[in-house]
Amino acid sequence: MIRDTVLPLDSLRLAQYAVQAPCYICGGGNNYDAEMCRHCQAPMALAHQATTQKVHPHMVAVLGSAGAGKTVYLGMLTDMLSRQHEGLQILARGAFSISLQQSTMASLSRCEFPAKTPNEPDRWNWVHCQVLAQTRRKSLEMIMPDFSGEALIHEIDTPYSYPVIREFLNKCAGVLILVDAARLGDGEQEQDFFTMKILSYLCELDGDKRKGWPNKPVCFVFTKADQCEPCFDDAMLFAKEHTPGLWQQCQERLRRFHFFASGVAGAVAYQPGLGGRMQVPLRIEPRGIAEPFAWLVEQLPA
Ligand SMILES: Nc1nc2c(ncn2[C@@H]2O[C@H](COP(=O)(O)OP(=O)(O)OP(=O)(O)O)[C@@H](O)[C@H]2O)c(=O)[nH]1
Ligand SMILES: [Mg+2]
Ligand SMILES: [Zn+2]
Repeated sequence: MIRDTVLPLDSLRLAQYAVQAPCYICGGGNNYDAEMCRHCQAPMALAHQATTQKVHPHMVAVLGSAGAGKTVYLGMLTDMLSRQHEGLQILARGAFSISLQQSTMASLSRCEFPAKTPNEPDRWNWVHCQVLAQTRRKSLEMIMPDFSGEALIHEIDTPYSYPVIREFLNKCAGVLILVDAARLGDGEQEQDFFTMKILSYLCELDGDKRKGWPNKPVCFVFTKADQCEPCFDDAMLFAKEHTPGLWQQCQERLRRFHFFASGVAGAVAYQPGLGGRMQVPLRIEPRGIAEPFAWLVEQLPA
């Protein structure tokens, strides 16, 4: 004999799908249990995490050509600042925010550089963190993704090919633009052209003199400066001499910008790899990592 019991109808579960959860980056509707946004492929964890906070996070992008050093810089920055007890500090929000730091430091501790960031947005690492700084009365919430340089080049050359990049940059409060100093020191002009393209793209997105990119903080970081010492001596002078096109654009278009130099490796060696010669870090000697970020944090609106 079967006793009277209350059995939930399975069809009721479908009701949960009737309410759409908005993506934090593009605002598009998604199922409540979606892992990635089906419109822009940003992680839905950002939306779930952000709804638990009272304040809106600042979006900050780290841009640069493929191989400019974005993953190494961002991984080292989050690792250094998450270990600080005073001054500028970072506290990760959500387990997914620790993946970039974890994978970068695991590679460096094996005396390897991290692998190239894949082009598929669903494989990018995102960092959502709380930033504490002595220069600010209140802490900041911040979201920083680690984009792939190739995807960025593609979006700039063919707008709307990577909606997640476009949507994110539309909402950004400031950017760190990484420029490969080692290549500039070798006389390559590609980095100058590419950085000018990024600036043009940003100013086309929002060229408003008060609210747009001309008035948002733009921080240029010369990476791999361990291989180009003059860059550490005077980054502004290095920019004037080695990236004249970019320097001119900054003077004409931006109100708040600064140049910095940074380096993660103390010395590097070369070894044969799958794609030809591969660089390996012989020792890790981070220099100028926190300074650009500290400047940017100071410049962000309250
Ligand atoms: N000497 C030196 N080399 C570096 C440093 N940072 C990065 N590199 C070299 O630059 C390469 C690319 O660094 P990544 O951080 O992967 O570059 P990325 O900008 O993330 O590149 P994508 O993922 O392709 O967009 C590394 O494999 C290293 O060979 C540094 O601080 N010093
Ligand atoms: Mg990368
Ligand atoms: Zn989205």
